[in-house]
Amino acid sequence: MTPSVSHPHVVGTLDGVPVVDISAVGPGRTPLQQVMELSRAHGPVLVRRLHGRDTLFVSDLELVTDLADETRFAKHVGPALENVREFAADGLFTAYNDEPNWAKAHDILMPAFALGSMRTYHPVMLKVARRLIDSWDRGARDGAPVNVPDDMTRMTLDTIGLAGFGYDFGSFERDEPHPFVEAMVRCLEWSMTRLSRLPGQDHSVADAAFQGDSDYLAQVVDDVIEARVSEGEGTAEDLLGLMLSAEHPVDGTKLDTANIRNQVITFLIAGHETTSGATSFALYYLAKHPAVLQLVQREVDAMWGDTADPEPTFDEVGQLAYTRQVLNEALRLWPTAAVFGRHAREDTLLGGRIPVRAGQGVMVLAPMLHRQPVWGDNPELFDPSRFTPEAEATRSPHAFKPFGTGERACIGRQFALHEATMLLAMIVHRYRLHDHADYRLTVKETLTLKPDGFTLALTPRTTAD
Ligand code: MNH
Repeated sequence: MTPSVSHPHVVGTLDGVPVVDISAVGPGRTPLQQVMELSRAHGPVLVRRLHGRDTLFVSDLELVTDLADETRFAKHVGPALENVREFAADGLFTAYNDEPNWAKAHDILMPAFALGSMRTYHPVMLKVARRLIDSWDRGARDGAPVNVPDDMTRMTLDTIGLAGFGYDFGSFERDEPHPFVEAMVRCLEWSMTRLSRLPGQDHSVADAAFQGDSDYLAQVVDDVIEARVSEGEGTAEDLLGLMLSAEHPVDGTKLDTANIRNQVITFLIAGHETTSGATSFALYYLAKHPAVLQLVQREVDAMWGDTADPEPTFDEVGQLAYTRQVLNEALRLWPTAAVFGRHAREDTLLGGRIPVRAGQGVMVLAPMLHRQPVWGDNPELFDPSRFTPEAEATRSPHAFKPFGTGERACIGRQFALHEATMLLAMIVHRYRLHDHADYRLTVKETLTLKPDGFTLALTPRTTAD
């Protein structure tokens, strides 16, 4: 029998690594889930071949540990990030390692993301969390289900807009997502689907639409900056205030205007897409795991009792250890920025066996790293007890990489964790979650991940239940 070639199939091996050709089907609209399937079928290291272009994907713990060695490997700006560079240029996320503006912006902005700085953002995060609660209270009264990822996106966008830049997107006053979000999602989608283009096709319509969206993002950002400058720049101590006024700790220079625009676009995107997805997945798992939900309720009830409108303090959020474990476990199964790239600084042997040339990219497939044997024999099971301090102390730090690795790891990690933990705790304290539609998880990919069309019905928790 002739093997069918209309599906991904192994065409051989390279240095002992299976090569899977996906040209017949292309990467489609869910390329991440496709490569997860390839990894389940062919193992934790594989080459994906698309029209002759090879990409090495790795999820094996030993190899990822090797890739985390900063003396031999560094961040790789791969094809997807090259596309994002079309609208975020040398912003922190998409800058090349040796681009001077990376180190400069990193040094200037780092203090704004130290754990202590989260105290400054806490009141704004709380204010926006209240917007979501108000909106969900209305839903609970009318018995109308809420669209979880849409509302999480409203909340995280308003939070980064206000906390970072003093700009109010007012997302809860809109029925549709803010046009900035729609344009941004289309830009991310363009970055993703552009990867599956074939030579000789005409994409001028899509490219013109992208250009329009990208120009619109820049326009919004210029308005944000202008609003601040007209108030007298450098007055506020938020991110934008720092960008406009702070001098580099060593050479005393400031960020230039073009770079500030790229940073603001970067932070508006990086600062909300992924956190919104993470909180949505966490709520999805809570709705499906009543025993876990009950443990979170126990934690928040111990803190706030039956206070109708608790006023979470900064320190209290830090004490919500189990809620944080739930979030970590959601990020294990669905790390919302699922792939990050590394490249070799010099020609080397990855794991002592796979030749990698200097500058060659290797993609770390975090969702499959997070399902490796180090996670036990039932890695698909949602189980927050995997993140007790005891369990974490005995596991390699390289087994869990939702925020990337090394000096290019996520700068906003504490920001995201504080915002998401507080919101989850407030929601669980206030509502019963009803999986009214018996939701089946489908994961939507727009470079980042979200549970597609996930809705919940809510009722107030009156008694301790
Ligand atoms: Mn974030 C880098 C994941 C929230 C701002 N972020 C990264 C990387 C990952 C990542 C992975 C590394 C990418 C790479 O190596 O190519 N980030 C997340 C996740 C969440 C998140 C899963 C939420 C959950 N990130 C945030 C928030 C902000 C932010 C919130 C801002 C307020 N992230 C960044 C920036 C970078 C980054 C900026 C680039 C840092 C650098 O390269 O210097």
